[in-house]
Amino acid sequence: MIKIVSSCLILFFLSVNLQAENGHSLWLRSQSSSPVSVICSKKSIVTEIARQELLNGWQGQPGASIKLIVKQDKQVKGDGYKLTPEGVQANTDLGVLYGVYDLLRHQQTGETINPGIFNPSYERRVLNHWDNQDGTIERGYAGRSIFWRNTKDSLNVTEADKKLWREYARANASVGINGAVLNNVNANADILTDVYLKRVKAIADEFRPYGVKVYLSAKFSAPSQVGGLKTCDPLDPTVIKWWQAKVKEIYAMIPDFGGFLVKANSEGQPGPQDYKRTHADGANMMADALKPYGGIVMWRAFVYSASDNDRAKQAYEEFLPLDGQFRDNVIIQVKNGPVDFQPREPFSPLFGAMKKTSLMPEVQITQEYLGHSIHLVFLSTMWEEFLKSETYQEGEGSTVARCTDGSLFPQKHTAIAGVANVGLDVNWCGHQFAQSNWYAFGRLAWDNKLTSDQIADEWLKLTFKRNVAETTDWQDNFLKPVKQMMLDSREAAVNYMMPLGLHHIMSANEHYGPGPWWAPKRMRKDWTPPYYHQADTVGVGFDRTHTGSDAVSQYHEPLHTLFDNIQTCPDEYLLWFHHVPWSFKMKNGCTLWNELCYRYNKGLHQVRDFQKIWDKVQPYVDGERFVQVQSKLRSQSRNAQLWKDGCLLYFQQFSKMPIPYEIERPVNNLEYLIRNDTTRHQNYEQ
Ligand code: BDP
Repeated sequence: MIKIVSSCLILFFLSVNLQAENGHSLWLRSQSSSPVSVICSKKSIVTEIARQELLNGWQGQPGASIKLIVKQDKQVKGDGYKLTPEGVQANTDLGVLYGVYDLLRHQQTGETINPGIFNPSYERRVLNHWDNQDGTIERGYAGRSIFWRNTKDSLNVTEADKKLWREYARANASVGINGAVLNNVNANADILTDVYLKRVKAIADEFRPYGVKVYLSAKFSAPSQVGGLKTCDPLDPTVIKWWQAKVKEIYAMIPDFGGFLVKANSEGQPGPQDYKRTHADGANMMADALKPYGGIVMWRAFVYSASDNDRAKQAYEEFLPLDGQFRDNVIIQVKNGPVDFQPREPFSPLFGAMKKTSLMPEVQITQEYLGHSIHLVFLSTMWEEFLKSETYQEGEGSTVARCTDGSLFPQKHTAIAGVANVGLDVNWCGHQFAQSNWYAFGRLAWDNKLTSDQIADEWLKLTFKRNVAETTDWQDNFLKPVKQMMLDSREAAVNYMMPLGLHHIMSANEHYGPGPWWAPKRMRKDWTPPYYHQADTVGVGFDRTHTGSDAVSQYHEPLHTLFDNIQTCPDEYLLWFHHVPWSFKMKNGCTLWNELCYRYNKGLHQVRDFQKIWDKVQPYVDGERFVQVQSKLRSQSRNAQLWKDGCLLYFQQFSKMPIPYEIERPVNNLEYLIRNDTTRHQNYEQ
């Protein structure tokens, strides 16, 4: 009897444990808390959430008394807060909530709480969901949309929907994210019709207590598509009126609506240029409609046409002449690199170029080009590298971070966007470790000076630490090795996918496996890898020097000269800026060909080492999450092998040099890789 009862108990605890450890709780898993008394200077829905979070999560001195005070203080800015020995003080209710999350984070990670003021780097810290209204997600790898379902009649809001939206909003608030664009940048105009707006309102209602504003991607052709107008010319009075009325209708439903995100005249999307107007004409018209309500327009600079002009130069060429022409509630949203979210790109030269226009960085949290939700890649190091990149706009110290957060130029609004990796998967992001990228985006949006080391440290403690008592042993045997794995993971991906400045050499439109050979006859050249790697018998790489496309000239000195000169160009950007002979001598004395081989080989071995690291930490991880990550690492390892074999065997056809004998031989045949690739994507061949 006792045996039965005890095994039932064990089963019960196991199932509770399993349920709790499927990853759904993200970095917000509650540990047993101590009693605390909380005094609020102001009662509101938001401060009540703050109070509850403290009551549920307090790890400090048992019986402590904490004050939450809403009071004006000039040194506290926007959503910022002040941590004092007594508690949290802020200018707004939301500031108090952010302060509480910070306090709890310190307690749970065991960091000491230093009293001080904590102001956000950016006013708007926004997730962009590329969710379609049919429930699918463009470049989403974690299941279907948490916002949209496939048929209009299934759009009625359920209690389960609301619960999920609240959980999502809470997760965002806990890291300081305060906005979400609910639909794909490749927008469907229907989002602006009543049936969808009702659901947007329902979502906004759940988000509001957590300070998350909703935004929508607006299609420039909406006045015709859903408004029945004959034109969408931004200077046409009927079009102006249509947008004004639409905006009014939205604000009547959602008084704190954030504004619009617009992808115009980009990859086939409609825009003002269809009417011979400029991006500024289009953006300003929408901005004027939003202005009375405090809304903003986030206008994307992701533009390039199928011309012979180097794609990497085009956004700069199109937008720089418009500097100073945008309204102050327009922010130009610029991807971190000049091409498209590659594993590594130099920063987009638009940062550091525009002086009279607010720019907001756009990074991609979803791993479109970085192994989807299969590869373990901690993106924080990539974003840190980008934010800390020196633009020299106003001399030394003009980092991308400072060019965009208002510290170099006065800006009415500041913002940063991350393309979300969230879906209906129980663990939200598909890969347990992909959650760390959501977390990292929020933390960097709040404080663009944070280090990836600190972010990884926090995230691991919050996500995997089972109890406060786990200390030295856990730190040495779990935290240290796993953190190192995270910190190395992006460079590993660069190594096994696109080292030394190679870019855009993945196969087909799914952007997962290797495809340097991929060039269907009818495909736009600038969508095929050979356009980017330019491999021939002489060498490899895209010549962007003064004798090539001259993209280097878009960078300030001394970067311009540094990048232009093959001897001084940093290795990591070498093939981005130069067409380099196979036998070129690298800084370390190797030939380019050998170095390329070593990098691919290194990347593959880094992943194999990640597998070893992970297997070794099994005693510290609950079963379900351990097995999932282990299995994903196996897939990643296989994929890294394909990348290494595919790229080296393909490029070897041009270099005609042997793969250095001390590294592993390929285990896949090039013909096999190409054949499989082509049959998979035969649609493009027809
Ligand atoms: C590319 C994606 C494409 C997006 C586009 C964008 O492949 O799906 O629509 O960016 O950002 O990275 O607009």
